[in-house]
Amino acid sequence: MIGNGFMGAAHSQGWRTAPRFFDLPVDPQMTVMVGRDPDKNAALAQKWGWAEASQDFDAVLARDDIDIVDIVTPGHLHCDMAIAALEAGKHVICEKPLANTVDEARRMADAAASAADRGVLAMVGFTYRRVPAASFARDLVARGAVGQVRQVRAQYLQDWLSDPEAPLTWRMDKSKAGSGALGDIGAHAVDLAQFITGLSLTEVSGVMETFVKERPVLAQGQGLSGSAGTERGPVTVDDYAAFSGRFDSGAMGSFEATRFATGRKNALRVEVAGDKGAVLFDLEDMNAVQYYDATAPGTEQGFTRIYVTEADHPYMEAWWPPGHMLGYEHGFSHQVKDFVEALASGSQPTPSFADGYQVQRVLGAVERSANDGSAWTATE
Ligand code: SOE
Repeated sequence: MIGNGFMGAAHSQGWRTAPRFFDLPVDPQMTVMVGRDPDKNAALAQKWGWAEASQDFDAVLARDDIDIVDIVTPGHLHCDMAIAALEAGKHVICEKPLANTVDEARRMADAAASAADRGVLAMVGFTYRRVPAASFARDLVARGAVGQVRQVRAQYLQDWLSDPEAPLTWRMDKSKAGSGALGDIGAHAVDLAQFITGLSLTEVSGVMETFVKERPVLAQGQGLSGSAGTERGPVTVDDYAAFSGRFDSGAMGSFEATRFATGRKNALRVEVAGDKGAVLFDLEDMNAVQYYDATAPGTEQGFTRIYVTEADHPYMEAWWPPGHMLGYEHGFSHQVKDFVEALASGSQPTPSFADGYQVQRVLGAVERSANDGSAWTATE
């Protein structure tokens, strides 16, 4: 694994836990964690369960005992690292968004396609697909429970930047993060909406805004939980992104991504409305799905809250007795399970780099549309 921030902790948890709950076809070993700062990296590697710590990514890629590379660095490093790892014959899992630009994502998808011909496989970490309730929402739509999908409302709302004095981190630096709310969390909304509906966005019309143009620079701690010093720096990304989208089926979507939604902590919501019903997934209520059956007698219609905690629900069999809920971290264990199973059977894990490239094209089209004054813009 390369990178040791928030996602490093989350992915390590996945690697540690998945083999202990799921019967995996192979037993992944947490061999080495790569990071820049030697002391910090060594301490975190030990804390999170990695056998070794290293500062030398190239040396790690040259090792025969490394089969998989997990990339959890900021976005500007994804492209070169993923391509180098694939060329070294390592399977790759890379955090979302796949890249910072459409061009980088295309190069990564191309590299993954040629690696796949050699049996080397790559996946992008849109982890929320693996929340059981999100997977179950997808199953409901796929079995026709909402009928023909007409509308999708997707939002990812957080509020950790609504304080203008919250520290400036790499997530607000375009050269490192690529974009702001759009790529950081809008990417999840796009991926999850497409995953749940099985549809692809073909055209978008967007707006973007930066509310706070300058912030005190992070002085202590890390990312979301660090504290600011006195030095100030510019915010070079969007604080807010919203867009209308047209899907390949003709269904329409409205999307919103913001880290300024006061009171909303982690509200990734996807509501799908069809001609026979509707379904809602909300990450702030992540053990449930709300389902509306428009074919039920009128006197009995209403959203039903289905608790997604039974053994027959996706991923649940491996965990606790019926009725017991899961949390944020379980998605990362499910991601490891699915990835390792795909590698062991030689099949393409999903979402693939091609899927990540498609999401990147949607994000790129939103940016182009917002810059050009909200014209409808194709995602190709
Ligand atoms: C911060 O907005 C963040 O950590 C995102 O970067 C993650 O992708 C999301 O899962 C939670 O919020």
